[in-house]
Amino acid sequence: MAGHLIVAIIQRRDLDELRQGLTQAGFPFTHVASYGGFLMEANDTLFVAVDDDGKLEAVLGIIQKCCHSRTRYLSPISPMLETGGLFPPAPVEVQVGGAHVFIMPIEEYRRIG
Ligand code: 2BA
Repeated sequence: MAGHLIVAIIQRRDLDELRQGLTQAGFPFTHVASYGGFLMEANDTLFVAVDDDGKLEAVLGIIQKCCHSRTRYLSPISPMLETGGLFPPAPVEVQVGGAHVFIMPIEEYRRIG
């Protein structure tokens, strides 16, 4: 199999919709539960291998439809609070998602056994 391996890191809230979308369109995938290194929150990583460019675009379209961008508010640890200050710092706004997608050419694929 030539083709591409798609690695998609998604938010947990989008997992059911994406799983359903890929299954209904007939794409096999592997799902790995993962964690984001910055927020240390659970997210999910899906691996999908496809053997032609049409399928690659189809999978990317499903990911785009199912994975949504969301605003999160983080409370940074304030040096003032650590030293007994009164006012907590304002929450910081971050945009999370839709999906981080890495597309890699497959050099070789073997199914062994
Ligand atoms: P986290 O690393 O937990 O990041 C969650 C969100 O926190 C990010 O959303 C971004 O809005 C913010 N963020 C991350 N690092 C930051 C920093 N150094 N300073 C300020 N804000 C920061 P997304 O960008 O949508 O990332 C969602 C998840 O996707 C990440 O979770 C991570 O698991 C994965 N990811 C993102 N970029 C990646 C990359 N280049 N390589 C591997 N995984 C990546």
